Amino acid sequence: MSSACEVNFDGLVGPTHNYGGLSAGNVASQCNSQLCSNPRQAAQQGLAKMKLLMDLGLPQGVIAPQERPDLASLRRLGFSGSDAQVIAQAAEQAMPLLVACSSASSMWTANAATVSPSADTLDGRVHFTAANLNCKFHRSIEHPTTSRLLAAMFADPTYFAHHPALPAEAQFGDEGAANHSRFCRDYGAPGVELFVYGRSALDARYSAPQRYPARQTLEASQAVARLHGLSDDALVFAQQSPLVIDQGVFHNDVIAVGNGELLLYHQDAFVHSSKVLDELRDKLAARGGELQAICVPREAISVADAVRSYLFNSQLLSLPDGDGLLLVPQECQEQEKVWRYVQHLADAGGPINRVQAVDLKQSMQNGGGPACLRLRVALKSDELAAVNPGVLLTPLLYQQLSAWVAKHYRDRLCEEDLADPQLLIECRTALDELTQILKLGAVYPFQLAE
Ligand code: SUG
Repeated sequence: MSSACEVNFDGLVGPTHNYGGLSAGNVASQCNSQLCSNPRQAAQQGLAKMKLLMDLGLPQGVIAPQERPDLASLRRLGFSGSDAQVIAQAAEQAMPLLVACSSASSMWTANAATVSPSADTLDGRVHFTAANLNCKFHRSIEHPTTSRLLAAMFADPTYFAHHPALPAEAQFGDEGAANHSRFCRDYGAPGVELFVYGRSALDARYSAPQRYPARQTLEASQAVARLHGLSDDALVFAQQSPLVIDQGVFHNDVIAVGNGELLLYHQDAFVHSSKVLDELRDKLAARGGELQAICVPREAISVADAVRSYLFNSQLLSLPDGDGLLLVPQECQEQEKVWRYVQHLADAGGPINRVQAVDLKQSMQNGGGPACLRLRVALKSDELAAVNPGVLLTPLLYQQLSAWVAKHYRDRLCEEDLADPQLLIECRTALDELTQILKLGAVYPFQLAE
């Protein structure tokens, strides 16, 4: 019996969820730019996924959204006056900046931070490094609030260590857990952490994509591993293929997913696949685990199919009854070839024996599938007991959050609506109430300022 578990902390979609076309290199974000969104439905779809995991008997947590539009960022960019005047000036003079400062992108909590469980770290604490996300302006403004939220959720320094985001330089581009997977025999056992990077900032011998940005650098991954006190025998660094980045694979979790001893990856995911696999296998074996690697060949699923269906952005879940569930986005079901492949996978007698599809269309249209919406934290029982209980999903909390969304969220948001100063008031009113529901204390700029 394991005394440790993995908790998925999902980002609750914020009231300003919209399609701003903000992420070059993220095909869905680019294609759906200017569509009108439905924030209420987006939040409901996210909550339904959280409930599904809870109902499957898995511990589930919630990460609160952020204040948007981000007035502090708009003021830093020179807009001034009352809050309403700041928004009006930005709308008139620089709409793209208002759109960026209004993004609800913190919902994709796989990018919130990198997390190393206590079994892997030198000081035996769970380590968190907030991601600087400095490849995209709209995401680079997330980490100060993310850090305050994580500190309010994982407050006890006996168990939890928090590191601020890496320096805000392209050299240290860090996208958090979306480029990080942990392999282990069980969640409480020492594991091997795989850090995937897109380029090296300092070493010109590494290849790099030509068309789209490589958001994660080797130097950032190495810094996070040092901060977390991970030893060399618990670490593998792997370069993501620049060719797949240029086809829209902007994070490793769009082309590979791991859990426990299992890695499901695309044939074209890494630059040196066999070397990566060998190192992972050997290091995991030294820690008592046996790597099970499933390679999806390009003949079965092309990179374009992977990007379109988001197959690899599924959640791989170990259910309490021992089943291995692949929780895929509904878009996989809609593509015959992909759906046939996952059915075959589940029937093959391997570690994945169940497949279920979830509707996350609102998030998917911005390039955020099931795995993007969650930050995994493996916790031993005493660590779980130290987590702020207000953020752990229960049937009651699910009901409260559903009612909160129904009360505060609009069901339609188009670009021109972002200029409405009332939206900020709605967002602040909602978040003020949410901090009480989730027992977070003052975590938002508007609360801290008062
Ligand atoms: O950073 N989309 C996010 C999607 C993040 C997905 N996360 C993981 N793969 N883990 C991004 O590109 C689009 C927002 C817009 O265009 O309005 C956006 O930010």
